[in-house]
Amino acid sequence: MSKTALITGASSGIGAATARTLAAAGYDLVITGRRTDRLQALNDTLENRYGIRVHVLGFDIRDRFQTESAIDALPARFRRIDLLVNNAGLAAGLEHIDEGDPLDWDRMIDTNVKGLLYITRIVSQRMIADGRGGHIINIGSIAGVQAYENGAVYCASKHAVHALSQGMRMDLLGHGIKVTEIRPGMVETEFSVVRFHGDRRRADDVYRGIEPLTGDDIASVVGWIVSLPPHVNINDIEVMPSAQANAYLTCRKEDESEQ
Ligand code: NDP
Ligand code: 8X3
Repeated sequence: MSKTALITGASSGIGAATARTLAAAGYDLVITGRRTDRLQALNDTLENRYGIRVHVLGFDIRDRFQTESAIDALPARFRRIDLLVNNAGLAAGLEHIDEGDPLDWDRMIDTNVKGLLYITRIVSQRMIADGRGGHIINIGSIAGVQAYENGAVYCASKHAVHALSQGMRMDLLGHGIKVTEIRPGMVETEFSVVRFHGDRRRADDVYRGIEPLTGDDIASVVGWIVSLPPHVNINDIEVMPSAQANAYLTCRKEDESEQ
Protein backbone atom coordinates (compact mmCIF):
# COMPACT_ATOMS: atom_id res chain seq x y z
CA MET A 1 0.00 0.00 0.00
CA SER A 2 1.38 3.41 -0.91
CA LYS A 3 2.13 5.93 1.82
CA THR A 4 0.67 9.43 2.11
CA ALA A 5 2.69 12.52 3.00
CA LEU A 6 1.27 15.91 3.94
CA ILE A 7 3.61 18.80 3.17
CA THR A 8 2.83 22.30 4.44
CA GLY A 9 4.05 25.22 2.36
CA ALA A 10 4.35 23.21 -0.86
CA SER A 11 3.64 26.16 -3.17
CA SER A 12 7.32 27.11 -3.40
CA GLY A 13 10.89 26.48 -2.31
CA ILE A 14 11.73 23.58 -0.02
CA GLY A 15 8.11 22.41 0.21
CA ALA A 16 7.59 22.19 -3.55
CA ALA A 17 10.93 20.39 -3.97
CA THR A 18 9.99 17.95 -1.20
CA ALA A 19 6.69 17.25 -2.97
CA ARG A 20 8.60 16.37 -6.17
CA THR A 21 11.04 14.13 -4.29
CA LEU A 22 8.36 12.26 -2.35
CA ALA A 23 6.21 11.89 -5.48
CA ALA A 24 9.19 10.32 -7.25
CA ALA A 25 9.52 7.95 -4.28
CA GLY A 26 5.88 6.86 -4.79
CA TYR A 27 4.15 8.77 -1.99
CA ASP A 28 0.61 10.05 -2.44
CA LEU A 29 0.55 13.66 -1.35
CA VAL A 30 -1.51 16.27 0.41
CA ILE A 31 0.04 19.63 -0.48
CA THR A 32 -0.92 22.79 1.40
CA GLY A 33 -0.44 26.55 1.25
CA ARG A 34 -2.42 29.69 0.49
CA ARG A 35 -1.54 30.02 -3.22
CA THR A 36 -3.82 27.29 -4.54
CA ASP A 37 -3.14 28.14 -8.21
CA ARG A 38 0.48 27.08 -7.72
CA LEU A 39 -0.53 24.00 -5.73
CA GLN A 40 -2.95 22.96 -8.46
CA ALA A 41 -0.24 23.30 -11.11
CA LEU A 42 2.09 21.16 -8.97
CA ASN A 43 -0.72 18.67 -8.43
CA ASP A 44 -1.20 18.25 -12.19
CA THR A 45 2.52 17.89 -12.88
CA LEU A 46 3.10 15.31 -10.17
CA GLU A 47 0.03 13.20 -10.95
CA ASN A 48 0.94 13.10 -14.64
CA ARG A 49 4.63 12.47 -14.16
CA TYR A 50 4.59 9.97 -11.31
CA GLY A 51 1.12 8.41 -11.44
CA ILE A 52 0.52 9.19 -7.77
CA ARG A 53 -2.56 10.80 -6.20
CA VAL A 54 -2.34 14.40 -4.97
CA HIS A 55 -4.83 16.46 -2.99
CA VAL A 56 -4.58 20.25 -2.70
CA LEU A 57 -5.56 21.97 0.55
CA GLY A 58 -5.64 25.78 0.52
CA PHE A 59 -5.61 27.33 3.96
CA ASP A 60 -3.76 29.81 6.11
CA ILE A 61 -1.91 27.79 8.73
CA ARG A 62 -2.08 30.70 11.17
CA ASP A 63 -5.82 30.13 11.45
CA ARG A 64 -6.55 27.15 13.70
CA PHE A 65 -10.14 26.80 12.55
CA GLN A 66 -9.14 26.81 8.85
CA THR A 67 -6.33 24.35 9.52
CA GLU A 68 -8.44 21.87 11.47
CA SER A 69 -11.40 22.14 9.08
CA ALA A 70 -9.14 21.46 6.09
CA ILE A 71 -7.72 18.31 7.67
CA ASP A 72 -11.15 17.19 8.84
CA ALA A 73 -12.49 17.52 5.30
CA LEU A 74 -9.82 15.36 3.67
CA PRO A 75 -11.31 12.73 1.37
CA ALA A 76 -11.18 9.19 2.79
CA ARG A 77 -8.30 8.07 0.55
CA PHE A 78 -6.05 10.84 1.96
CA ARG A 79 -7.04 10.57 5.60
CA ARG A 80 -4.31 8.20 6.70
CA ILE A 81 -1.19 10.37 6.84
CA ASP A 82 2.09 8.51 7.29
CA LEU A 83 4.42 11.48 7.02
CA LEU A 84 3.90 15.12 8.00
CA VAL A 85 6.48 17.61 6.74
CA ASN A 86 6.09 20.82 8.75
CA ASN A 87 7.69 23.21 6.31
CA ALA A 88 5.44 26.31 5.99
CA GLY A 89 7.26 29.26 7.48
CA LEU A 90 8.90 32.58 6.87
CA ALA A 91 11.11 35.36 8.09
CA ALA A 92 9.75 38.92 7.89
CA GLY A 93 12.10 41.85 8.35
CA LEU A 94 15.76 42.11 9.36
CA GLU A 95 16.37 44.85 11.88
CA HIS A 96 17.24 45.55 15.49
CA ILE A 97 14.57 44.67 18.01
CA ASP A 98 13.68 48.32 18.76
CA GLU A 99 12.95 48.92 15.08
CA GLY A 100 10.98 45.72 14.46
CA ASP A 101 7.44 45.75 13.13
CA PRO A 102 5.02 43.92 15.45
CA LEU A 103 3.03 42.83 12.38
CA ASP A 104 6.14 40.99 11.12
CA TRP A 105 6.59 39.43 14.56
CA ASP A 106 3.00 38.20 14.56
CA ARG A 107 3.40 36.66 11.09
CA MET A 108 6.53 34.76 12.09
CA ILE A 109 5.30 33.52 15.46
CA ASP A 110 1.80 32.70 14.20
CA THR A 111 3.14 30.74 11.20
CA ASN A 112 6.41 29.18 12.36
CA VAL A 113 5.30 28.26 15.86
CA LYS A 114 1.53 28.32 16.28
CA GLY A 115 0.72 27.06 12.77
CA LEU A 116 3.15 24.18 13.19
CA LEU A 117 1.48 23.33 16.49
CA TYR A 118 -2.07 23.46 15.08
CA ILE A 119 -1.38 21.03 12.26
CA THR A 120 0.85 18.76 14.32
CA ARG A 121 -1.86 18.36 16.94
CA ILE A 122 -4.57 17.24 14.55
CA VAL A 123 -2.35 15.06 12.34
CA SER A 124 -0.66 13.34 15.29
CA GLN A 125 -4.08 12.63 16.83
CA ARG A 126 -4.99 10.81 13.61
CA MET A 127 -1.71 8.92 13.49
CA ILE A 128 -2.27 7.78 17.08
CA ALA A 129 -5.88 6.78 16.41
CA ASP A 130 -4.77 4.69 13.41
CA GLY A 131 -2.22 2.92 15.59
CA ARG A 132 0.25 2.54 12.72
CA GLY A 133 2.87 5.02 13.84
CA GLY A 134 4.18 7.70 11.52
CA HIS A 135 6.88 10.29 11.00
CA ILE A 136 6.94 14.07 11.49
CA ILE A 137 9.72 16.11 9.92
CA ASN A 138 10.05 19.70 11.11
CA ILE A 139 11.94 22.15 8.91
CA GLY A 140 13.77 24.19 11.52
CA SER A 141 16.81 26.33 10.76
CA ILE A 142 20.33 27.00 11.94
CA ALA A 143 18.52 30.02 13.41
CA GLY A 144 17.00 27.48 15.80
CA VAL A 145 20.28 26.97 17.61
CA GLN A 146 22.12 30.23 16.88
CA ALA A 147 20.70 33.72 17.24
CA TYR A 148 21.99 36.47 14.98
CA GLU A 149 21.85 40.26 14.98
CA ASN A 150 18.67 41.67 13.40
CA GLY A 151 16.96 38.28 13.46
CA ALA A 152 15.86 37.96 17.08
CA VAL A 153 12.22 37.09 16.46
CA TYR A 154 12.81 34.74 13.51
CA CYS A 155 15.54 33.03 15.55
CA ALA A 156 13.20 32.81 18.55
CA SER A 157 10.54 31.18 16.38
CA LYS A 158 13.03 28.59 15.10
CA HIS A 159 14.42 28.04 18.62
CA ALA A 160 10.80 27.17 19.45
CA VAL A 161 10.75 24.64 16.58
CA HIS A 162 13.97 23.14 17.99
CA ALA A 163 12.40 22.77 21.44
CA LEU A 164 9.10 21.51 20.05
CA SER A 165 10.90 18.88 17.97
CA GLN A 166 12.64 17.52 21.07
CA GLY A 167 9.45 17.64 23.16
CA MET A 168 7.19 16.02 20.59
CA ARG A 169 9.76 13.29 19.99
CA MET A 170 9.31 12.32 23.65
CA ASP A 171 5.52 12.74 23.64
CA LEU A 172 5.05 10.61 20.53
CA LEU A 173 7.67 7.97 21.31
CA GLY A 174 5.19 5.47 22.74
CA HIS A 175 3.01 5.77 19.64
CA GLY A 176 5.73 4.79 17.19
CA ILE A 177 5.84 8.26 15.63
CA LYS A 178 9.34 9.35 14.67
CA VAL A 179 10.25 13.06 14.86
CA THR A 180 13.08 14.60 12.86
CA GLU A 181 14.27 18.20 12.77
CA ILE A 182 16.13 19.42 9.68
CA ARG A 183 18.06 22.65 10.21
CA PRO A 184 19.11 24.20 6.90
CA GLY A 185 21.52 27.07 6.43
CA MET A 186 21.10 29.38 3.41
CA VAL A 187 18.70 28.00 0.81
CA GLU A 188 17.84 30.12 -2.22
CA THR A 189 14.04 30.08 -2.43
CA GLU A 190 11.46 32.85 -2.07
CA PHE A 191 12.53 33.10 1.59
CA SER A 192 14.62 36.28 1.27
CA VAL A 193 12.15 38.00 -1.08
CA VAL A 194 9.50 37.41 1.60
CA ARG A 195 11.86 38.52 4.36
CA PHE A 196 12.56 41.81 2.56
CA HIS A 197 8.88 42.37 1.68
CA GLY A 198 9.39 41.89 -2.05
CA ASP A 199 12.73 43.74 -2.43
CA ARG A 200 14.43 41.35 -4.88
CA ARG A 201 17.72 43.26 -5.05
CA ARG A 202 18.17 42.97 -1.31
CA ALA A 203 17.17 39.32 -1.48
CA ASP A 204 19.68 38.55 -4.24
CA ASP A 205 22.41 40.20 -2.20
CA VAL A 206 22.02 37.55 0.51
CA TYR A 207 23.40 34.92 -1.90
CA ARG A 208 25.98 37.14 -3.61
CA GLY A 209 29.30 35.37 -4.10
CA ILE A 210 28.28 32.01 -2.64
CA GLU A 211 26.55 28.95 -3.98
CA PRO A 212 23.58 28.53 -1.64
CA LEU A 213 21.61 25.34 -1.12
CA THR A 214 18.55 24.76 -3.27
CA GLY A 215 15.15 23.44 -2.26
CA ASP A 216 16.10 20.20 -4.01
CA ASP A 217 19.17 19.84 -1.74
CA ILE A 218 16.94 19.84 1.34
CA ALA A 219 14.34 17.65 -0.38
CA SER A 220 17.00 15.03 -1.11
CA VAL A 221 17.82 14.95 2.62
CA VAL A 222 14.11 14.39 3.34
CA GLY A 223 14.11 11.61 0.74
CA TRP A 224 17.08 9.94 2.39
CA ILE A 225 15.63 10.23 5.91
CA VAL A 226 12.33 8.60 4.92
CA SER A 227 14.15 5.82 3.07
CA LEU A 228 15.74 4.57 6.31
CA PRO A 229 14.28 1.46 7.96
CA PRO A 230 11.55 1.87 10.60
CA HIS A 231 13.93 1.23 13.51
CA VAL A 232 16.24 4.10 12.49
CA ASN A 233 15.47 7.77 13.16
CA ILE A 234 17.52 10.84 12.35
CA ASN A 235 16.74 13.07 15.34
CA ASP A 236 18.17 16.20 13.83
CA ILE A 237 20.46 17.18 11.05
CA GLU A 238 22.08 20.48 10.03
CA VAL A 239 22.63 21.09 6.32
CA MET A 240 24.72 24.02 5.10
CA PRO A 241 26.14 25.32 1.85
CA SER A 242 29.84 24.46 1.72
CA ALA A 243 30.52 28.21 1.71
CA GLN A 244 28.79 28.75 5.06
CA ALA A 245 30.18 27.74 8.46
CA ASN A 246 27.43 29.03 10.74
CA ALA A 247 24.79 31.74 10.95
CA TYR A 248 27.44 34.50 10.85
CA LEU A 249 30.25 33.25 8.66
CA THR A 250 30.17 32.74 4.91
CA CYS A 251 33.04 32.70 2.45
CA ARG A 252 32.06 34.89 -0.50
CA LYS A 253 33.86 35.14 -3.83
CA GLU A 254 34.18 38.81 -4.68
CA ASP A 255 32.60 39.84 -7.98
CA GLU A 256 35.59 41.02 -10.08
CA SER A 257 33.38 43.37 -12.09
CA GLU A 258 32.84 45.37 -8.90
CA GLN A 259 36.57 45.91 -8.21
P1 NDP B 1 9.44 29.95 0.55
O1 NDP B 1 9.05 31.35 0.83
O2 NDP B 1 9.91 29.61 -0.81
O3 NDP B 1 8.27 28.94 0.96
C1 NDP B 1 7.49 29.15 2.12
C2 NDP B 1 6.26 28.28 2.05
O4 NDP B 1 5.51 28.47 3.28
C3 NDP B 1 5.34 28.68 0.90
O5 NDP B 1 4.87 27.52 0.26
C4 NDP B 1 4.19 29.40 1.59
O6 NDP B 1 2.96 29.16 0.91
C5 NDP B 1 4.16 28.71 2.96
N1 NDP B 1 3.53 29.58 3.94
C6 NDP B 1 4.00 30.75 4.46
N2 NDP B 1 3.10 31.32 5.25
C7 NDP B 1 2.00 30.50 5.26
C8 NDP B 1 0.73 30.55 5.87
N3 NDP B 1 0.38 31.58 6.69
N4 NDP B 1 -0.15 29.56 5.66
C9 NDP B 1 0.18 28.52 4.85
N5 NDP B 1 1.37 28.40 4.23
C10 NDP B 1 2.27 29.39 4.42
O7 NDP B 1 10.61 29.63 1.63
P2 NDP B 1 11.42 28.29 1.96
O8 NDP B 1 11.05 27.19 1.06
O9 NDP B 1 12.85 28.68 2.05
O10 NDP B 1 10.91 28.04 3.45
C11 NDP B 1 10.39 26.80 3.89
C12 NDP B 1 10.82 26.60 5.34
O11 NDP B 1 12.23 26.48 5.40
C13 NDP B 1 10.44 27.75 6.29
O12 NDP B 1 9.95 27.18 7.50
C14 NDP B 1 11.76 28.44 6.51
O13 NDP B 1 11.81 29.10 7.77
C15 NDP B 1 12.72 27.27 6.46
N6 NDP B 1 14.11 27.61 6.21
C16 NDP B 1 14.45 28.28 5.07
C17 NDP B 1 15.78 28.60 4.85
C18 NDP B 1 16.23 29.38 3.66
O14 NDP B 1 17.38 29.90 3.68
N7 NDP B 1 15.44 29.52 2.62
C19 NDP B 1 16.83 28.16 5.78
C20 NDP B 1 16.34 27.47 6.94
C21 NDP B 1 15.03 27.19 7.11
P3 NDP B 1 1.87 30.29 0.53
O15 NDP B 1 2.58 31.59 0.44
O16 NDP B 1 1.28 29.79 -0.75
O17 NDP B 1 0.88 30.23 1.67
C1 8X3 C 1 17.01 30.66 7.33
C2 8X3 C 1 18.45 30.68 7.65
O1 8X3 C 1 20.19 32.15 8.74
O2 8X3 C 1 19.21 32.90 6.63
O3 8X3 C 1 16.35 29.96 8.33
O4 8X3 C 1 17.97 33.04 8.68
S1 8X3 C 1 18.97 32.28 7.95
